[in-house]
Amino acid sequence: PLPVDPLARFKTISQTSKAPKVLITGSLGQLGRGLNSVYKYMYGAECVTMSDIVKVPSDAHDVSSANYQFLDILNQSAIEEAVVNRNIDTIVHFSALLSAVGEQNVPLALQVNCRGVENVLQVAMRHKLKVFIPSTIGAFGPTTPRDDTPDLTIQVPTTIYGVSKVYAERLGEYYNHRFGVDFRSLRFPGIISATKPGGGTTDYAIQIFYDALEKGSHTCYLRPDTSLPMMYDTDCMASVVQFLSADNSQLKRRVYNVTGFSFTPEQIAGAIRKVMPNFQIDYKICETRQAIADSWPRSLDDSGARNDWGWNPEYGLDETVQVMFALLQREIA
Ligand code: AKB
Repeated sequence: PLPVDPLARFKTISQTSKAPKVLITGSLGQLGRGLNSVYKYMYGAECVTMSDIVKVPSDAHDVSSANYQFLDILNQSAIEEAVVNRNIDTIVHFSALLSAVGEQNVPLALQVNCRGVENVLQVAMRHKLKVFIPSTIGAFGPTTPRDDTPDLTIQVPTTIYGVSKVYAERLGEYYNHRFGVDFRSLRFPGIISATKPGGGTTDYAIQIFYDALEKGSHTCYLRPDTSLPMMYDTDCMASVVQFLSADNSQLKRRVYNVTGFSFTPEQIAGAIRKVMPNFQIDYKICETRQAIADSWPRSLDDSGARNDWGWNPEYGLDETVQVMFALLQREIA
């Protein structure tokens, strides 16, 4: 049995809010399929269109050809065509290059993370859409206070990912202020999900579970004492749907921090040992990712989200470990 009823919150939200017509970009990445399933559960399959620039994997039984389409977010008229043809009222813009991979290809990161956001906001303005663009702890930098980092603070990131996410936050706020676009953004910590991550600095916190099950050990690229804020997948999905269904009058800002809990590699290894006593961890530090992690907050203050629109995460570290093992055991079996 799972430690938390994963569906209760979604049922409550769907009973009190109208079904949106959502377009998810980058939907075959880490978060899109989860959000598709949540929206399908809440309002039925017709409420979501998933899009990406890759073919649907043959084992993705949750994605049907009726609700998936090819969409290049660098092509503004293609986004517009999807919005008009599918009668979309909300875009969830997940397409992005994450922190580690962004450093390997800065021109592509600028294209995807900046030009993509510009295109989405233009279309949102023309068609009066609600638009959600995730931000990240990566939008902070080494001069930001690192503990209990608040919503409003210094934002001078040192990665192209962070710079592009600050740009997305500022540009979205500008479109809101100047053109009335209903732009909303949450600064996510590392998200722990039972899906393979793609090029982030917090990815070890997912890989560690695959390695635990497949090899009984994990070699970590961050130092044992590197604390980072994290959140379990279902809490992440809940933050998106809850924030998007909040009435505008509840929002005091367009961009909020959300978080679950913070831990170090040493601490997550300890939590894994509670269910797998022989689990081993060792360390082979990746300088690039360690430097990125050292420039990010160790913990986030998400009291603004809690107070303004009722954000309330349900998973701590132990629940996350339990649910990750339950899901991956099924996947690997
Ligand atoms: C990354 O590590 O790049 C992402 C993030 C924290 O935004 N998971």
